[in-house]
Amino acid sequence: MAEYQLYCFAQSGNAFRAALMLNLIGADWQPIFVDFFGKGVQRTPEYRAGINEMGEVPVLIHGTKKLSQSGVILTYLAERSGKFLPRGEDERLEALRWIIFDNQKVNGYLGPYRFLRTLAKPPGDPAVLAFLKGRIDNSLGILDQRLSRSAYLLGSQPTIADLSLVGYLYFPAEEFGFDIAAQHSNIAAWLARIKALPRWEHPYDLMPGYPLPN
Ligand SMILES: N[C@@H](CCC(=O)N[C@@H](CS)C(=O)NCC(=O)O)C(=O)O
Repeated sequence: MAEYQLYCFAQSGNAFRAALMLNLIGADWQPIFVDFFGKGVQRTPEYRAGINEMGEVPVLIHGTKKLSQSGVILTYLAERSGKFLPRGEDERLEALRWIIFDNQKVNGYLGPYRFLRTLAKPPGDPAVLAFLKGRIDNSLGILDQRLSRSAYLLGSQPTIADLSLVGYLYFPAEEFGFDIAAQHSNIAAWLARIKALPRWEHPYDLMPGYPLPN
């Protein structure tokens, strides 16, 4: 059995953050497929009692440790490996600030937007989609502006803040109905830099469950 197990599925940008981190640090890890769309495993009492009371993916298993929330998982792996680790109090707090902003307002809106537009059957209410799109445009603008100042969020080196923020950003533009990279040049350059890191893989290659059965 691998050292780390990650409960995940291919379409999850939240899980991609953790899967990407595991790959980039060269960890010995294996995915455990969560049939999110088919059986809705994450909603079962067994999953909530045994895996994650929050009913969410991702969950990282490491020995006796069971961690959820991608920001917690990223922090744990960075502290253990020393890689992508923010250095000193100021950087640690700055990384946390961006991870919280991301969870709430960047990928926190992009994930549900893509889900309601492309994956949900029937698709979401157009008014809800319009609300989310307005919030997304604003948040991506803030991220793009920040990335005009430095190669990565905290400066010249990538940290867990960057690995959190890329959560949903490599999924195909057709799934969003707009092209994030084409509309935000600083985000595009930053995504290319992260993609060039050794052992980067696309979420659809890194985690099981793609493509979805019809
Ligand atoms: N803030 C959480 C978000 C996790 C999350 O919402 N995961 C989705 C899958 S992509 C989920 O499990 N949703 C189930 C639900 O909201 O009921 C994290 O970063 O881990």
